[in-house]
Amino acid sequence: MQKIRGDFGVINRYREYLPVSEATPIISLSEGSTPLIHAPTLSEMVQGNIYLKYEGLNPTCSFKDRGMTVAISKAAEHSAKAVLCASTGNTSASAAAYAARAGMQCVVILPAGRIAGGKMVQAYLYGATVVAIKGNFDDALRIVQKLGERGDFVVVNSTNPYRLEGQKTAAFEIIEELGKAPDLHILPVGNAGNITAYWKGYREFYDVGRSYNLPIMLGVQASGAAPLYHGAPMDHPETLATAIRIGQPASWNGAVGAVKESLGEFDMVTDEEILAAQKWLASKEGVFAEPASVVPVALLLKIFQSEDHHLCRSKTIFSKLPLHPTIVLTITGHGLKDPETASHTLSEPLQAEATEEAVLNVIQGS
Ligand code: AN7
Repeated sequence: MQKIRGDFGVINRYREYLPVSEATPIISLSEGSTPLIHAPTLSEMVQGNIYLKYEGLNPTCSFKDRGMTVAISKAAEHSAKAVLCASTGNTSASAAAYAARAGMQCVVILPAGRIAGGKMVQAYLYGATVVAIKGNFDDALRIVQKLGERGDFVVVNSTNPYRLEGQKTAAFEIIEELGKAPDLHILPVGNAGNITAYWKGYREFYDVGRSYNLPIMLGVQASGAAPLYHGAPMDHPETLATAIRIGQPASWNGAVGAVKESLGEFDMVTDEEILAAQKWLASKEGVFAEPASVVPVALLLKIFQSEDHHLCRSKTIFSKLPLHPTIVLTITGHGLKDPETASHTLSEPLQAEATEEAVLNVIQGS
C-alpha cells in the first residue's frame, strides 16, 4: 500500500521507543522532523556552533504536537470520547487539533484575557469548547486535575505521561542530525514538561548507545515567573511571555532532576530582554519566534553582549564548555502565534503614489 504522508509523524519515526502497540490507532498530523537551523550570528558571538531546533514548524506551530500525537492516540486506543486540558495557549491549540482529527470532544480551560490571539483562534477553529476562568494557569490546572478524577475526560496536560514520551523525540532528532548530543541544550521552562522530556530523550539514546555523550541542560524562565530559578513556587506569576506565565510547574521534580544530573542550571531574563531578543533573532537570524521561545536567546545576548552578564547564574557553565561548543536552543513556538506582543515594533509604512518614480523617491529619502 502506498504510504500516506500522515504515516511520518513521530510515532512511526520512533515507534520502538514509544508506548504504542498494534492496537494503538495513530492520530498524527505529520508532526516532528523539524529543522535544526544553524545560527551564524549567534555562533560567532558565542564562538561555537549554535543551532535552533525550530519547533514552530510543527502542524499547530509549537512543540506540543509531539506529545499530543501520543496522548490522543492512546486516548483513542482506550476509546475516550473527550479530552480536557488547562493551557497558556499552545497545549490547547494542539489538543484541539488532534482531538478534531480523532473525532473527540476537546475542552480547554484558559486564564481569561491572557492567551495570545493566534492560539485563541486555533482553539475555536479546531472546534474546542473554550472555558476562560478568572484565574491563572496554575488555577486552571488544579481544576482540570480535579475534573479528570471524575473519569469523563482524559487529561492531556503533561501530567499525562504519554505527552512527555512524545516530546522526548525532539532530543532523538537532534542526536540523529548532529551525530551526537550537543554540549549544551538551552530551552524555555514554564510547566517544566519539555526540559524533563528532552533529558529523558537524551538519556534513552545514550543508554542504547545511539549517542556517546549527554548535554548540560540549561532551563530559562521569565524573571516574573521564575519559580524553578528561585527554588520555590510563586503565587502570582507575571510576564508578557504568556506561554510561560506559570508559578507552580507540574514537572518540578523532572526539571530539577534534569538540571542536577546534567550539571546544568536554571536562569532567568526580564520581559524587556525578551522583547529585545525577539526582535534581534528575527532581524539577525531570520527566525520569528513567540516571546516565550526567545528566552534562551535573551540569555545568550545577556551573557555575551551585556554589562549585566555578571547577573547570570549560568555564566560559569560557558567557561566549562569545550572549545567551539555545539549548543542547541529549542525555539518552542512560532512568532505568528502572538503578533500583538511584537506589534510595538510596527511603525507607519512609507507612503507613495502608485508610480515607480514616487516609490523610488520615498525609498531614497528614507
Ligand atoms: C511556546 O500551552 O504550558 O516547560 O499550556 O507554549 O514544557 O511547560 C506552554 C508552554 C515554552 C514551556 N514555550 O514549556 C501550555 C504551556 C512555549 C510554550 C513553554 C510553553 P514547558
